[in-house]
Amino acid sequence: MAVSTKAEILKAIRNSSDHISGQELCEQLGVSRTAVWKVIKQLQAEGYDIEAVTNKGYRLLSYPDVLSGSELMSRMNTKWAGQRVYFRKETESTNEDAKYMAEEGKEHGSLVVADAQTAGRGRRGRSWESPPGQDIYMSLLLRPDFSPEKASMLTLLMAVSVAEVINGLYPDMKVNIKWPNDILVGERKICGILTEMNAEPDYIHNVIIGVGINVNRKDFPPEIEEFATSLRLVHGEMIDRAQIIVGIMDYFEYYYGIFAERLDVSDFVHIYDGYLVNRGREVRVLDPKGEYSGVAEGINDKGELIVKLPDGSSTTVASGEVSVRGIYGYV
Ligand code: BT5
Repeated sequence: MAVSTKAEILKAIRNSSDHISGQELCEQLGVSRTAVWKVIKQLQAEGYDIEAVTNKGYRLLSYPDVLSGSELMSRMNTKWAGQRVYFRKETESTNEDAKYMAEEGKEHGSLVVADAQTAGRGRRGRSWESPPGQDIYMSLLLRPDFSPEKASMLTLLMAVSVAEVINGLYPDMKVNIKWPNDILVGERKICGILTEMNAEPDYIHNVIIGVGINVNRKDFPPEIEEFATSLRLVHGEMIDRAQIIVGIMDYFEYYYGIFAERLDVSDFVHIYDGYLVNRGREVRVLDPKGEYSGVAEGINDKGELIVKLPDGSSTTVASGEVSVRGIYGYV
């Protein structure tokens, strides 16, 4: 049974306010009654509480925090972002999977989601803690037709998308972005973004945006427990991961459409700066040519961080490491 048929059936029963008959499902989806029945059995085995009433049909009573390709695709509202979901129970790194998928020719907007990673990656060879059953690990494959120097702005679009979803669902949480790629709640990291590009000097083959979000985790290894948190730790209750993934795809697709017209982040500066924890605070820029400190003022239209130096002049940081005083142990 194709994943998409399962997703279609799930979508149909989810969206139906009353029972939906087997016959109706067959006609809508062009599959046999046996095929429908088999899918219903599978879904029930996965934990979906589906009522089956003779002469009336099926009705979805409740569903668990299921993370699967069918669950995600049945809930996606987008045109292209996340329209194809490739789900892995466990993988080394979803960014690595997306890279292979790019080589195989998978389309723009394909999304890999995993329940666990054994070799989750951060930037510059660092690692991302990725235990099973609780959190989100996903990578979005993009095939942009703009030039490579624009690609780093996609990290900012993703950061804003994640921040907007969390802020929309949990307005009481204080969501912050630490330029360029960390999302924090309060001053603790809840999400990291890793953007990787396969390009020639003037041509992008593909870009992969990896996102890791601590959703339902309750504890962390000692190296990060002081600096990390999860949505559940802040909110106090279990959170539906699929809802968050679907929300992020919605925002990202919308923002990407706006970005693609101008190829700068001028339309997002105010939203990004609104979340920017660096803003107005002392930062230390770890420039390979030498470290320096200043006060972060916000981002410019190219997504660079504007830093005011002690002598009153301003400079911009295009990429790299910027520590913010008071965060992650920088005192
Ligand atoms: C990042 O790197 O923050 C990017 C993380 C991207 C992870 C996603 S998961 C899906 C996709 N597939 C992958 O293989 N990766 C992406 P960076 O800014 O370098 O931060 C890494 C640092 O964050 C580590 O050195 C730890 O200190 C800390 N860290 C590791 N795991 C964490 C976690 N689960 N929560 C909070 N902090 C963590």
